[in-house]
Amino acid sequence: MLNWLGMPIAASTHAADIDRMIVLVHWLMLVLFVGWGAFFVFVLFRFRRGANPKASYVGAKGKFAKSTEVAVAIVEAVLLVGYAIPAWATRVKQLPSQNEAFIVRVVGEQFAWNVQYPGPDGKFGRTDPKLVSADNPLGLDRTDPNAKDDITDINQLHVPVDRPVLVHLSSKDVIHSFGLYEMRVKQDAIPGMEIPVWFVPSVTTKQMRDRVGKPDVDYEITCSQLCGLGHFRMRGFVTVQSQAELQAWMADQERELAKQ
Ligand SMILES: [Cu+2]
Repeated sequence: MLNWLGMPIAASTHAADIDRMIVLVHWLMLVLFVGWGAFFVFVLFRFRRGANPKASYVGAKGKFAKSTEVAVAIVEAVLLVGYAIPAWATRVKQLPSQNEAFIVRVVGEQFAWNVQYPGPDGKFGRTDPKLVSADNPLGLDRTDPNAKDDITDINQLHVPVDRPVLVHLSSKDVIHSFGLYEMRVKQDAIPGMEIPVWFVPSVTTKQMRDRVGKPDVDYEITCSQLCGLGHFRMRGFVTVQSQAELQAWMADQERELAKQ
């Protein structure tokens, strides 16, 4: 069913839950489509002019229509209460703890994704809109002690495999939407708000294992909200790496930072 739907590969631990929901919704849609189509054809035939020369102002009466309506409503309620709400609740209510999670800030702007890592101290440096410039899109205040070791990047997000990633998502200008299709993550980025989004990048098949840590086969970050003329080019990349590879990359970045 999943292949038939053309879903991208699943690269996070919660992806299967989302996919199950999508599959169930599609089954319901299929049943409704076939049912409504058949009903339409039936009505065309049953109420044709030849068989009904005089219009009835009362209309057709029957229990079948009501019971199917109720049945559809029940199925929808089950999908909502049994699958959608619990899946959503675990996404938004149970955030991973600060200690176990890999924490990063992502700030959308027209038309790029700015990434800020807190560095070894684990604290994000202060940002100030007055400091925003072409070289410093986040407006990071390097005089702040917490900002000294912060690594910033554009359109490139590095995350560890098998560890919760907690993204503090916001926007500098208009509403964007942070979309990681392979991770089944999508969240609006809203100016003036910092919204936590979390997921656990996972590797479950050999094909995906081969992808880990190879920059040329990164997953894509898409902006999933029409945000302006350059919306189409607002794309970034996520590199899923082992903890060791990520540490090495971080250390590299810290060395670069120290040279400046
Ligand atoms: Cu956008």
